[in-house]
Amino acid sequence: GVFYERYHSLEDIYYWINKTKQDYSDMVQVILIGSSSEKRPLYVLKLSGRREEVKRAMWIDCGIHAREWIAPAFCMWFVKYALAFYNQNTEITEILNNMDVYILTVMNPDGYKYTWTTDRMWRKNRSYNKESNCLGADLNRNFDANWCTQGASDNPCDPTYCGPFPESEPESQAVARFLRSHKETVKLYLSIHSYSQMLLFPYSCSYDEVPNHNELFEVVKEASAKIRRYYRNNYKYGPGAKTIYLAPGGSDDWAYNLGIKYSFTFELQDRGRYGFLLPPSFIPQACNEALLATKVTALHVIKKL
Ligand code: 0X9
Ligand code: ZN
Repeated sequence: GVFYERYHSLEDIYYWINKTKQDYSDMVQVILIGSSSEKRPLYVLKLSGRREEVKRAMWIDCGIHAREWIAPAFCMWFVKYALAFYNQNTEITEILNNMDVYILTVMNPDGYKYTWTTDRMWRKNRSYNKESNCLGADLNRNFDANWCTQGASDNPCDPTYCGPFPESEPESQAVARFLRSHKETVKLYLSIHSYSQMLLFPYSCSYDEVPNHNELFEVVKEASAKIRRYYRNNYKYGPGAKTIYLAPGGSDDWAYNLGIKYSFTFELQDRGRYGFLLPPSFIPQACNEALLATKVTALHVIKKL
């Protein structure tokens, strides 16, 4: 429907979360995992196919970075698709029959709100910093993975400010706590960003190769090939540090080190023509490309475990 082909205000997204829970009460639960620095709730949608508790789960977060509007749009697109096509599409049915899916639609609600009201190009959250008038930390530099080394900034006025210490920010702390307490079940971690069209896996916080590098490389290679074949679009793929840049303190590297050995960051459309200002008419294709990559990674994990 046209609803999913638009960007939505934060208020609309909170309303949508509640409506989705009501309309699909048999498949959807809402879990409050914490609150933002401006005290907005962080809600995770839990999608389940089968009624019995399944032993495995995957996690998707969207909107760590405020200005990357296509990311929350993808989380909404994925939820809609999963609920509408469960028991219709074989792949999503297979995924939901084998894994619960946890979805954090807007990890940085304060920043997202700020991009709608005041500064469309804001990236960080909106927390206060001691001894500086500049607000916000980069939530994707705030995790405990070679925290605040080369590729992050210790200056609160910079867009890649790492925060005063790892997990200093309530948003990153809420995600880290949730994943720590669910690490036995969560087998796949996905973080959705834009832009640049890349399918990344650890590490980004160093040039070291992860032990299952070859396997992760093959998975994103397959996803990229499928996107090219189905949608005629090119996605680069590889470990973050070599493919995009060295950037420590990211959620994907942290999740990997926690033990989630399938951990990815997807950078969605485009490659720079519109950048963060991707027009709404691009939402369907951008989301379908990311959906395809999500299916490839999830089906791989199900096959392997
Ligand atoms: O720099 C980032 O955080 C991501 N790129 S973005 O343009 N969306 O800001 C890339 C994240 C890759 N993963 C890690 N750096 N851990
Ligand atoms: Zn980002």
